[in-house]
Amino acid sequence: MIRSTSYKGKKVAVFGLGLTGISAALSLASGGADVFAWDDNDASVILARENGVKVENLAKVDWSLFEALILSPGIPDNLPKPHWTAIKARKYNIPIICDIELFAREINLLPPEQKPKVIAITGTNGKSTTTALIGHILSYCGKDTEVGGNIGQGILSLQRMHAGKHYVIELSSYQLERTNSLRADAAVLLNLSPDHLDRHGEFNNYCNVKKKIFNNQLQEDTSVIGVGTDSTKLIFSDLTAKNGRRIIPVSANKSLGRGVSVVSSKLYSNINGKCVEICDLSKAKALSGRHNHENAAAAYASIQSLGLNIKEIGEAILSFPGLPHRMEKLGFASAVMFVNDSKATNSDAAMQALSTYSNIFWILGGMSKSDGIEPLIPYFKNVSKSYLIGESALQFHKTLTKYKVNHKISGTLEKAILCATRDAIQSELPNPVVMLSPSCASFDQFENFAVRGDTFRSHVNKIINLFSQQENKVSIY
Ligand code: UMA
Repeated sequence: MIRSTSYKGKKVAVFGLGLTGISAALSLASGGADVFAWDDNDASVILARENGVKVENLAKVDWSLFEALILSPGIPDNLPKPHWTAIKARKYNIPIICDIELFAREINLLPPEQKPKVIAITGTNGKSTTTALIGHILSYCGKDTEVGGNIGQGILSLQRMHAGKHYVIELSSYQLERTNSLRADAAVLLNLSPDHLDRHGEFNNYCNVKKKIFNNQLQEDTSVIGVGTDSTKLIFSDLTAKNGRRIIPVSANKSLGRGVSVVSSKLYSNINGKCVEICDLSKAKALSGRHNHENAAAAYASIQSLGLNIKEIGEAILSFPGLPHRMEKLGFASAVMFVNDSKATNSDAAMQALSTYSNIFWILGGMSKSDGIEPLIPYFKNVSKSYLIGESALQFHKTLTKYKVNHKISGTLEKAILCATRDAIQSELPNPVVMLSPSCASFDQFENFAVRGDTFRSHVNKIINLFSQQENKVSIY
Protein backbone atom coordinates (compact mmCIF):
# COMPACT_ATOMS: atom_id res chain seq x y z
CA MET A 1 0.00 0.00 0.00
CA ILE A 2 1.12 3.59 -0.67
CA ARG A 3 1.11 5.59 2.55
CA SER A 4 -0.58 8.94 2.26
CA THR A 5 1.09 11.33 4.68
CA SER A 6 -0.26 14.71 3.59
CA TYR A 7 -2.93 14.76 6.33
CA LYS A 8 -0.78 13.35 9.13
CA GLY A 9 -2.26 14.34 12.51
CA LYS A 10 -5.34 15.85 10.84
CA LYS A 11 -8.96 14.82 10.51
CA VAL A 12 -10.21 13.87 7.05
CA ALA A 13 -13.52 12.63 5.68
CA VAL A 14 -13.57 9.80 3.14
CA PHE A 15 -16.87 9.18 1.39
CA GLY A 16 -17.79 6.33 -0.94
CA LEU A 17 -16.37 3.01 0.21
CA GLY A 18 -15.69 1.21 -3.05
CA LEU A 19 -12.19 0.49 -4.37
CA THR A 20 -11.15 4.13 -4.10
CA GLY A 21 -12.61 4.89 -0.69
CA ILE A 22 -11.34 1.77 1.08
CA SER A 23 -7.81 2.12 -0.29
CA ALA A 24 -7.75 5.89 0.42
CA ALA A 25 -9.01 5.42 4.00
CA LEU A 26 -6.41 2.73 4.76
CA SER A 27 -3.62 4.72 3.11
CA LEU A 28 -4.48 7.92 4.99
CA ALA A 29 -4.78 6.08 8.31
CA SER A 30 -1.39 4.42 7.82
CA GLY A 31 0.04 7.86 7.04
CA GLY A 32 -1.16 9.16 10.41
CA ALA A 33 -4.48 10.86 9.53
CA ASP A 34 -7.59 10.56 11.68
CA VAL A 35 -10.01 9.12 9.11
CA PHE A 36 -13.81 9.30 9.21
CA ALA A 37 -15.17 7.09 6.42
CA TRP A 38 -18.75 6.48 5.34
CA ASP A 39 -21.04 5.36 2.50
CA ASP A 40 -24.79 5.66 1.77
CA ASN A 41 -24.90 1.90 1.30
CA ASP A 42 -24.92 -0.30 4.44
CA ALA A 43 -23.23 -3.22 2.65
CA SER A 44 -20.31 -0.97 1.63
CA VAL A 45 -19.92 0.27 5.21
CA ILE A 46 -19.83 -3.30 6.51
CA LEU A 47 -17.31 -4.38 3.87
CA ALA A 48 -15.07 -1.40 4.64
CA ARG A 49 -15.20 -2.13 8.36
CA GLU A 50 -14.26 -5.75 7.65
CA ASN A 51 -11.29 -4.43 5.67
CA GLY A 52 -10.03 -2.46 8.64
CA VAL A 53 -11.48 0.98 7.82
CA LYS A 54 -12.64 3.14 10.73
CA VAL A 55 -16.24 3.96 9.79
CA GLU A 56 -18.25 6.83 11.23
CA ASN A 57 -21.60 8.19 10.11
CA LEU A 58 -20.57 11.46 8.44
CA ALA A 59 -24.12 12.80 8.70
CA LYS A 60 -23.67 12.98 12.47
CA VAL A 61 -20.20 14.51 12.91
CA ASP A 62 -18.86 18.07 13.15
CA TRP A 63 -17.59 18.92 9.65
CA SER A 64 -15.72 22.03 10.77
CA LEU A 65 -12.97 19.69 12.05
CA PHE A 66 -12.13 18.21 8.63
CA GLU A 67 -9.19 19.32 6.48
CA ALA A 68 -10.37 17.52 3.33
CA LEU A 69 -13.12 15.38 1.83
CA ILE A 70 -11.84 12.49 -0.27
CA LEU A 71 -14.88 11.80 -2.41
CA SER A 72 -15.11 8.73 -4.65
CA PRO A 73 -14.75 9.75 -8.30
CA GLY A 74 -18.20 8.57 -9.40
CA ILE A 75 -20.02 10.64 -6.76
CA PRO A 76 -20.93 14.12 -8.09
CA ASP A 77 -20.02 17.27 -6.18
CA ASN A 78 -21.87 19.56 -8.60
CA LEU A 79 -23.78 18.24 -11.63
CA PRO A 80 -26.23 16.59 -12.03
CA LYS A 81 -26.84 17.17 -8.31
CA PRO A 82 -24.24 17.69 -5.59
CA HIS A 83 -24.03 14.84 -3.14
CA TRP A 84 -24.90 15.79 0.46
CA THR A 85 -21.27 15.40 1.57
CA ALA A 86 -20.16 17.89 -1.11
CA ILE A 87 -22.74 20.39 0.16
CA LYS A 88 -21.37 19.98 3.70
CA ALA A 89 -17.77 20.32 2.51
CA ARG A 90 -18.53 23.54 0.60
CA LYS A 91 -20.32 24.98 3.62
CA TYR A 92 -17.13 24.59 5.65
CA ASN A 93 -14.70 25.48 2.80
CA ILE A 94 -13.23 21.99 2.84
CA PRO A 95 -11.37 20.98 -0.34
CA ILE A 96 -12.88 18.03 -2.25
CA ILE A 97 -10.15 15.80 -3.70
CA CYS A 98 -9.63 12.21 -4.81
CA ASP A 99 -7.11 9.43 -4.32
CA ILE A 100 -5.05 10.48 -7.38
CA GLU A 101 -4.39 13.86 -5.71
CA LEU A 102 -3.13 12.07 -2.57
CA PHE A 103 -0.88 9.88 -4.76
CA ALA A 104 0.49 12.93 -6.59
CA ARG A 105 1.26 14.78 -3.36
CA GLU A 106 3.16 11.77 -2.04
CA ILE A 107 5.41 11.71 -5.12
CA ASN A 108 5.96 15.46 -4.91
CA LEU A 109 7.27 15.04 -1.35
CA LEU A 110 10.08 12.71 -2.49
CA PRO A 111 13.58 13.96 -3.37
CA PRO A 112 14.27 13.71 -7.15
CA GLU A 113 16.50 10.62 -6.85
CA GLN A 114 13.74 8.64 -5.10
CA LYS A 115 10.88 9.58 -7.38
CA PRO A 116 9.17 6.81 -9.36
CA LYS A 117 8.12 7.44 -12.95
CA VAL A 118 4.48 8.17 -13.70
CA ILE A 119 2.85 7.50 -17.04
CA ALA A 120 -0.73 8.77 -17.06
CA ILE A 121 -3.33 8.03 -19.70
CA THR A 122 -6.70 9.57 -20.45
CA GLY A 123 -9.11 10.00 -23.37
CA THR A 124 -12.71 9.05 -24.05
CA ASN A 125 -12.00 5.60 -25.49
CA GLY A 126 -9.09 3.20 -25.47
CA LYS A 127 -7.54 4.37 -22.21
CA SER A 128 -7.75 1.00 -20.43
CA THR A 129 -6.23 -0.84 -23.40
CA THR A 130 -3.45 1.73 -23.72
CA THR A 131 -2.76 1.66 -19.98
CA ALA A 132 -2.58 -2.14 -19.94
CA LEU A 133 -0.45 -2.17 -23.09
CA ILE A 134 2.07 0.30 -21.63
CA GLY A 135 2.20 -1.78 -18.44
CA HIS A 136 2.77 -4.91 -20.53
CA ILE A 137 5.58 -3.32 -22.59
CA LEU A 138 7.39 -2.03 -19.53
CA SER A 139 7.13 -5.35 -17.67
CA TYR A 140 8.24 -7.25 -20.81
CA CYS A 141 11.28 -4.96 -21.02
CA GLY A 142 12.17 -5.71 -17.40
CA LYS A 143 10.93 -2.55 -15.70
CA ASP A 144 9.44 -2.59 -12.21
CA THR A 145 5.87 -1.68 -13.20
CA GLU A 146 2.41 -1.41 -11.65
CA VAL A 147 -0.85 -0.47 -13.32
CA GLY A 148 -3.73 1.27 -11.54
CA GLY A 149 -6.37 4.00 -11.42
CA ASN A 150 -9.60 3.92 -13.42
CA ILE A 151 -8.61 0.58 -14.93
CA GLY A 152 -10.05 -1.03 -11.79
CA GLN A 153 -7.27 -0.77 -9.21
CA GLY A 154 -7.34 1.93 -6.53
CA ILE A 155 -4.07 3.81 -6.98
CA LEU A 156 -3.26 3.90 -3.27
CA SER A 157 -3.54 0.11 -3.06
CA LEU A 158 -0.42 -0.23 -5.24
CA GLN A 159 2.93 -1.08 -3.68
CA ARG A 160 5.05 1.61 -2.04
CA MET A 161 6.99 4.14 -4.04
CA HIS A 162 10.69 3.94 -4.78
CA ALA A 163 13.18 4.99 -7.42
CA GLY A 164 13.07 2.87 -10.59
CA LYS A 165 9.38 2.05 -10.18
CA HIS A 166 6.96 2.85 -13.02
CA TYR A 167 3.33 3.61 -12.24
CA VAL A 168 1.07 3.42 -15.29
CA ILE A 169 -2.24 5.03 -14.39
CA GLU A 170 -5.50 5.37 -16.22
CA LEU A 171 -7.32 8.59 -15.35
CA SER A 172 -11.01 9.32 -15.85
CA SER A 173 -12.45 12.82 -16.15
CA TYR A 174 -14.00 12.22 -12.72
CA GLN A 175 -10.55 11.68 -11.22
CA LEU A 176 -8.84 14.50 -13.12
CA GLU A 177 -11.53 16.91 -11.95
CA ARG A 178 -10.39 16.37 -8.34
CA THR A 179 -6.63 16.26 -9.03
CA ASN A 180 -4.39 19.34 -9.15
CA SER A 181 -0.87 18.31 -8.13
CA LEU A 182 -0.12 15.43 -10.51
CA ARG A 183 2.99 15.80 -12.62
CA ALA A 184 3.27 12.95 -15.11
CA ASP A 185 6.65 12.07 -16.64
CA ALA A 186 4.59 11.05 -19.66
CA ALA A 187 0.96 12.08 -20.14
CA VAL A 188 -1.25 10.67 -22.89
CA LEU A 189 -4.51 12.11 -24.22
CA LEU A 190 -5.92 9.66 -26.77
CA ASN A 191 -9.14 11.17 -28.17
CA LEU A 192 -12.17 13.18 -27.11
CA SER A 193 -15.85 12.73 -27.89
CA PRO A 194 -18.89 13.68 -25.78
CA ASP A 195 -19.15 11.49 -22.66
CA HIS A 196 -20.23 11.95 -19.04
CA LEU A 197 -21.96 15.22 -19.96
CA ASP A 198 -24.47 14.76 -17.13
CA ARG A 199 -21.49 15.32 -14.85
CA HIS A 200 -19.53 17.95 -16.80
CA GLY A 201 -22.41 19.91 -18.33
CA GLU A 202 -20.87 20.88 -21.67
CA PHE A 203 -18.43 19.06 -23.93
CA ASN A 204 -16.02 21.97 -23.58
CA ASN A 205 -15.90 21.51 -19.78
CA TYR A 206 -15.23 17.79 -20.28
CA CYS A 207 -12.33 18.58 -22.67
CA ASN A 208 -10.86 21.11 -20.21
CA VAL A 209 -10.94 18.54 -17.41
CA LYS A 210 -9.20 15.94 -19.61
CA LYS A 211 -6.55 18.51 -20.56
CA LYS A 212 -5.55 18.74 -16.90
CA ILE A 213 -3.47 15.58 -17.44
CA PHE A 214 -0.77 17.86 -18.90
CA ASN A 215 -0.79 20.28 -15.94
CA ASN A 216 2.49 20.63 -14.01
CA GLN A 217 4.54 18.86 -16.71
CA LEU A 218 8.08 20.19 -17.13
CA GLN A 219 10.19 20.56 -20.28
CA GLU A 220 11.83 17.18 -19.81
CA ASP A 221 8.44 15.41 -19.63
CA THR A 222 6.60 13.85 -22.54
CA SER A 223 3.12 14.82 -23.72
CA VAL A 224 1.40 12.50 -26.19
CA ILE A 225 -1.73 13.54 -28.08
CA GLY A 226 -3.82 11.49 -30.51
CA VAL A 227 -4.64 13.88 -33.32
CA GLY A 228 -7.56 11.85 -34.68
CA THR A 229 -10.33 14.02 -33.16
CA ASP A 230 -10.98 17.74 -33.65
CA SER A 231 -10.81 18.55 -29.95
CA THR A 232 -7.49 16.79 -29.39
CA LYS A 233 -6.07 18.47 -32.52
CA LEU A 234 -6.97 21.85 -30.98
CA ILE A 235 -5.33 20.89 -27.68
CA PHE A 236 -2.23 19.80 -29.60
CA SER A 237 -1.97 23.19 -31.36
CA ASP A 238 -2.70 25.05 -28.16
CA LEU A 239 -0.05 23.27 -26.08
CA THR A 240 2.54 23.40 -28.88
CA ALA A 241 2.05 27.14 -29.26
CA LYS A 242 2.35 27.78 -25.52
CA ASN A 243 5.82 26.40 -24.80
CA GLY A 244 8.58 24.26 -26.21
CA ARG A 245 7.46 21.05 -24.51
CA ARG A 246 8.00 17.61 -26.04
CA ILE A 247 4.57 17.03 -27.51
CA ILE A 248 4.34 13.91 -29.64
CA PRO A 249 1.36 13.64 -32.00
CA VAL A 250 0.13 10.13 -32.74
CA SER A 251 -2.14 8.92 -35.52
CA ALA A 252 -3.38 5.74 -37.14
CA ASN A 253 -5.03 7.71 -39.95
CA LYS A 254 -2.09 9.31 -41.65
CA SER A 255 1.69 9.30 -41.72
CA LEU A 256 3.11 12.09 -39.55
CA GLY A 257 6.19 14.08 -40.56
CA ARG A 258 7.05 14.13 -36.88
CA GLY A 259 5.38 11.82 -34.39
CA VAL A 260 4.30 8.20 -34.10
CA SER A 261 1.96 6.82 -36.71
CA VAL A 262 0.59 3.63 -38.20
CA VAL A 263 0.64 3.26 -41.97
CA SER A 264 -0.58 0.05 -43.63
CA SER A 265 -0.57 -1.61 -40.19
CA LYS A 266 3.13 -0.80 -39.61
CA LEU A 267 3.96 1.21 -36.50
CA TYR A 268 6.52 3.94 -37.28
CA SER A 269 8.28 6.31 -34.93
CA ASN A 270 9.52 9.54 -36.45
CA ILE A 271 10.48 11.62 -33.47
CA ASN A 272 14.09 12.76 -33.64
CA GLY A 273 14.39 13.23 -37.39
CA LYS A 274 14.81 9.47 -37.91
CA CYS A 275 12.00 7.19 -39.06
CA VAL A 276 12.08 3.72 -37.42
CA GLU A 277 9.69 0.80 -37.93
CA ILE A 278 8.70 -0.63 -34.54
CA CYS A 279 6.50 -3.57 -35.55
CA ASP A 280 3.81 -4.87 -37.90
CA LEU A 281 0.52 -4.52 -36.02
CA SER A 282 -1.26 -6.92 -38.37
CA LYS A 283 0.54 -9.61 -36.34
CA ALA A 284 -0.81 -8.30 -32.99
CA LYS A 285 -3.79 -10.55 -32.17
CA ALA A 286 -5.24 -8.29 -29.47
CA LEU A 287 -4.75 -4.97 -31.29
CA SER A 288 -6.94 -5.17 -34.36
CA GLY A 289 -8.69 -2.12 -35.79
CA ARG A 290 -7.62 1.48 -36.37
CA HIS A 291 -8.41 2.58 -32.81
CA ASN A 292 -6.13 -0.13 -31.37
CA HIS A 293 -3.39 0.93 -33.77
CA GLU A 294 -3.74 4.43 -32.37
CA ASN A 295 -3.52 3.02 -28.83
CA ALA A 296 -0.32 1.19 -29.78
CA ALA A 297 1.14 4.37 -31.30
CA ALA A 298 0.33 6.31 -28.11
CA ALA A 299 1.78 3.54 -25.93
CA TYR A 300 5.04 3.60 -27.90
CA ALA A 301 5.23 7.41 -27.83
CA SER A 302 4.81 7.46 -24.05
CA ILE A 303 7.75 5.14 -23.36
CA GLN A 304 10.10 5.94 -26.25
CA SER A 305 12.29 8.20 -24.11
CA LEU A 306 13.04 5.49 -21.51
CA GLY A 307 15.92 4.02 -23.53
CA LEU A 308 14.32 0.58 -24.02
CA ASN A 309 15.38 -1.82 -26.76
CA ILE A 310 13.19 -1.19 -29.85
CA LYS A 311 13.13 -4.85 -30.87
CA GLU A 312 11.88 -5.81 -27.39
CA ILE A 313 9.22 -3.10 -27.47
CA GLY A 314 7.99 -4.48 -30.81
CA GLU A 315 7.89 -8.03 -29.41
CA ALA A 316 6.01 -6.78 -26.35
CA ILE A 317 3.38 -5.03 -28.45
CA LEU A 318 2.80 -8.14 -30.57
CA SER A 319 2.52 -10.37 -27.48
CA PHE A 320 -0.01 -8.12 -25.68
CA PRO A 321 -2.86 -10.43 -24.62
CA GLY A 322 -5.56 -7.71 -24.62
CA LEU A 323 -8.14 -6.89 -21.97
CA PRO A 324 -11.37 -8.60 -21.08
CA HIS A 325 -14.53 -6.90 -22.36
CA ARG A 326 -12.71 -4.90 -25.09
CA MET A 327 -13.31 -6.64 -28.40
CA GLU A 328 -12.36 -9.81 -26.56
CA LYS A 329 -12.52 -12.84 -28.86
CA LEU A 330 -14.15 -15.64 -26.89
CA GLY A 331 -14.00 -18.44 -29.43
CA PHE A 332 -16.11 -20.22 -32.02
CA ALA A 333 -19.25 -22.37 -32.22
CA SER A 334 -19.36 -23.84 -35.69
CA ALA A 335 -18.16 -20.96 -37.93
CA VAL A 336 -19.54 -18.28 -35.60
CA MET A 337 -17.06 -16.12 -33.72
CA PHE A 338 -18.12 -14.54 -30.40
CA VAL A 339 -16.80 -11.11 -29.41
CA ASN A 340 -17.26 -9.56 -25.99
CA ASP A 341 -17.15 -5.76 -26.28
CA SER A 342 -19.13 -4.98 -23.12
CA LYS A 343 -16.81 -2.05 -22.37
CA ALA A 344 -18.36 -0.19 -25.33
CA THR A 345 -20.61 1.96 -23.17
CA ASN A 346 -21.00 4.73 -25.76
CA SER A 347 -21.41 4.94 -29.53
CA ASP A 348 -17.84 6.00 -30.13
CA ALA A 349 -16.53 2.86 -28.46
CA ALA A 350 -19.05 0.62 -30.25
CA MET A 351 -18.02 2.22 -33.57
CA GLN A 352 -14.58 0.65 -33.19
CA ALA A 353 -15.95 -2.88 -33.05
CA LEU A 354 -18.61 -2.30 -35.71
CA SER A 355 -16.00 -0.97 -38.13
CA THR A 356 -13.69 -3.95 -37.55
CA TYR A 357 -16.07 -6.78 -38.55
CA SER A 358 -18.79 -7.52 -41.09
CA ASN A 359 -21.71 -10.02 -40.96
CA ILE A 360 -22.29 -8.94 -37.37
CA PHE A 361 -25.13 -10.28 -35.23
CA TRP A 362 -25.11 -7.33 -32.90
CA ILE A 363 -26.37 -7.34 -29.31
CA LEU A 364 -26.86 -3.82 -28.01
CA GLY A 365 -28.79 -1.69 -25.55
CA GLY A 366 -28.96 -0.71 -21.92
CA MET A 367 -28.98 2.84 -20.55
CA SER A 368 -28.58 4.99 -23.64
CA LYS A 369 -26.16 7.93 -23.83
CA SER A 370 -27.31 11.33 -25.13
CA ASP A 371 -26.40 10.68 -28.79
CA GLY A 372 -28.10 7.23 -28.92
CA ILE A 373 -26.82 5.06 -31.79
CA GLU A 374 -27.11 7.72 -34.53
CA PRO A 375 -23.29 8.09 -34.81
CA LEU A 376 -23.19 4.38 -35.77
CA ILE A 377 -25.40 4.76 -38.86
CA PRO A 378 -22.43 4.54 -41.32
CA TYR A 379 -21.56 1.12 -39.84
CA PHE A 380 -25.06 -0.38 -40.01
CA LYS A 381 -23.98 -1.91 -43.34
CA ASN A 382 -21.76 -4.34 -41.37
CA VAL A 383 -24.72 -5.56 -39.30
CA SER A 384 -26.75 -8.59 -40.42
CA LYS A 385 -29.21 -8.41 -37.54
CA SER A 386 -29.49 -6.63 -34.18
CA TYR A 387 -30.81 -7.87 -30.84
CA LEU A 388 -32.02 -5.21 -28.45
CA ILE A 389 -31.70 -5.53 -24.68
CA GLY A 390 -32.37 -3.20 -21.76
CA GLU A 391 -34.28 0.02 -21.35
CA SER A 392 -33.12 1.60 -24.63
CA ALA A 393 -34.90 -1.10 -26.71
CA LEU A 394 -37.78 1.06 -27.97
CA GLN A 395 -35.54 4.05 -28.72
CA PHE A 396 -33.10 1.91 -30.74
CA HIS A 397 -35.98 0.01 -32.39
CA LYS A 398 -37.10 3.36 -33.91
CA THR A 399 -33.59 4.19 -35.20
CA LEU A 400 -33.00 0.71 -36.64
CA THR A 401 -36.45 0.68 -38.28
CA LYS A 402 -35.76 4.07 -39.88
CA TYR A 403 -32.48 2.79 -41.36
CA LYS A 404 -33.95 -0.59 -42.33
CA VAL A 405 -31.65 -2.66 -40.10
CA ASN A 406 -33.07 -6.13 -39.43
CA HIS A 407 -33.61 -6.41 -35.67
CA LYS A 408 -35.65 -7.84 -32.82
CA ILE A 409 -36.29 -6.86 -29.24
CA SER A 410 -34.81 -9.65 -27.10
CA GLY A 411 -35.07 -7.94 -23.72
CA THR A 412 -32.48 -9.99 -21.84
CA LEU A 413 -28.88 -10.71 -22.70
CA GLU A 414 -29.37 -14.47 -22.42
CA LYS A 415 -32.24 -14.45 -24.93
CA ALA A 416 -30.28 -12.19 -27.27
CA ILE A 417 -27.27 -14.54 -27.23
CA LEU A 418 -29.39 -17.59 -28.09
CA CYS A 419 -31.26 -15.82 -30.93
CA ALA A 420 -28.11 -14.24 -32.35
CA THR A 421 -26.22 -17.56 -32.28
CA ARG A 422 -29.07 -19.44 -33.98
CA ASP A 423 -29.43 -16.72 -36.68
CA ALA A 424 -25.67 -16.52 -37.25
CA ILE A 425 -25.40 -20.28 -37.76
CA GLN A 426 -28.43 -20.43 -40.04
CA SER A 427 -27.33 -17.39 -42.07
CA GLU A 428 -24.53 -19.34 -43.81
CA LEU A 429 -22.75 -16.01 -44.22
CA PRO A 430 -18.94 -16.13 -44.31
CA ASN A 431 -17.27 -15.52 -40.91
CA PRO A 432 -20.35 -14.44 -38.94
CA VAL A 433 -19.72 -12.66 -35.65
CA VAL A 434 -22.02 -12.62 -32.62
CA MET A 435 -20.96 -9.50 -30.77
CA LEU A 436 -22.03 -7.79 -27.58
CA SER A 437 -21.15 -4.12 -28.14
CA PRO A 438 -23.94 -2.38 -26.24
CA SER A 439 -23.22 1.32 -26.93
CA CYS A 440 -24.91 1.90 -23.57
CA ALA A 441 -24.19 1.90 -19.86
CA SER A 442 -25.14 -1.35 -18.13
CA PHE A 443 -26.74 -0.13 -14.92
CA ASP A 444 -30.36 -0.87 -15.91
CA GLN A 445 -29.67 -4.63 -15.95
CA PHE A 446 -26.20 -5.21 -14.47
CA GLU A 447 -23.99 -3.91 -11.69
CA ASN A 448 -21.43 -2.62 -14.22
CA PHE A 449 -20.00 -3.31 -17.68
CA ALA A 450 -17.67 -6.01 -16.31
CA VAL A 451 -20.54 -8.02 -14.82
CA ARG A 452 -22.40 -7.64 -18.14
CA GLY A 453 -19.31 -8.88 -20.03
CA ASP A 454 -18.77 -11.77 -17.59
CA THR A 455 -22.41 -12.81 -18.01
CA PHE A 456 -22.00 -12.74 -21.80
CA ARG A 457 -18.78 -14.78 -21.56
CA SER A 458 -20.34 -17.38 -19.29
CA HIS A 459 -23.38 -17.96 -21.60
CA VAL A 460 -21.12 -18.04 -24.67
CA ASN A 461 -18.70 -20.50 -23.06
CA LYS A 462 -21.62 -22.88 -22.44
CA ILE A 463 -22.57 -22.67 -26.13
CA ILE A 464 -18.98 -23.17 -27.26
CA ASN A 465 -18.58 -26.21 -24.96
CA LEU A 466 -21.84 -27.69 -26.18
CA PHE A 467 -20.70 -27.34 -29.79
CA SER A 468 -17.27 -28.78 -29.16
CA GLN A 469 -18.81 -31.79 -27.34
CA GLN A 470 -21.46 -32.53 -29.92
CA GLU A 471 -19.49 -31.66 -33.02
CA ASN A 472 -21.80 -29.01 -34.38
CA LYS A 473 -24.87 -31.24 -34.19
CA VAL A 474 -26.71 -29.14 -31.65
CA SER A 475 -29.63 -26.94 -32.54
CA ILE A 476 -30.25 -23.90 -30.41
CA TYR A 477 -33.72 -22.50 -29.82
N1 UMA B 1 -21.99 5.78 -3.20
C1 UMA B 1 -22.68 6.42 -2.18
N2 UMA B 1 -23.55 7.41 -2.54
C2 UMA B 1 -23.76 7.78 -3.84
C3 UMA B 1 -23.03 7.11 -4.85
C4 UMA B 1 -22.16 6.10 -4.49
O1 UMA B 1 -22.52 6.11 -1.02
O2 UMA B 1 -24.55 8.69 -4.07
C5 UMA B 1 -21.04 4.73 -2.82
C6 UMA B 1 -21.41 3.36 -3.33
O3 UMA B 1 -22.27 2.72 -2.42
C7 UMA B 1 -20.03 2.68 -3.43
C8 UMA B 1 -19.04 3.85 -3.55
O4 UMA B 1 -19.78 5.04 -3.35
O5 UMA B 1 -19.76 1.97 -2.24
C9 UMA B 1 -18.40 4.06 -4.91
O6 UMA B 1 -18.29 2.92 -5.67
P1 UMA B 1 -17.82 3.02 -7.19
O7 UMA B 1 -17.91 1.68 -7.77
O8 UMA B 1 -18.51 4.16 -7.87
O9 UMA B 1 -16.32 3.50 -7.02
P2 UMA B 1 -14.97 2.70 -6.89
O10 UMA B 1 -15.15 1.27 -6.56
O11 UMA B 1 -14.11 3.52 -6.00
O12 UMA B 1 -14.47 2.75 -8.40
C10 UMA B 1 -13.82 3.94 -8.87
C11 UMA B 1 -14.15 4.10 -10.34
N3 UMA B 1 -15.58 4.22 -10.50
C12 UMA B 1 -16.12 5.33 -11.02
O13 UMA B 1 -15.49 6.29 -11.36
C13 UMA B 1 -17.61 5.33 -11.18
C14 UMA B 1 -13.64 2.91 -11.14
O14 UMA B 1 -13.82 3.18 -12.52
C15 UMA B 1 -12.15 2.73 -10.88
O15 UMA B 1 -11.71 1.57 -11.52
C16 UMA B 1 -11.88 2.63 -9.38
O16 UMA B 1 -12.42 3.79 -8.71
C17 UMA B 1 -10.39 2.57 -9.05
O17 UMA B 1 -9.73 3.76 -9.41
C18 UMA B 1 -14.87 2.45 -13.16
C19 UMA B 1 -15.68 3.38 -14.03
O18 UMA B 1 -16.79 3.02 -14.40
C20 UMA B 1 -14.31 1.37 -14.06
N4 UMA B 1 -15.16 4.56 -14.39
C21 UMA B 1 -15.85 5.47 -15.27
C22 UMA B 1 -15.59 5.13 -16.73
O19 UMA B 1 -14.58 4.48 -17.02
O20 UMA B 1 -16.38 5.59 -17.58
C23 UMA B 1 -15.35 6.89 -15.01
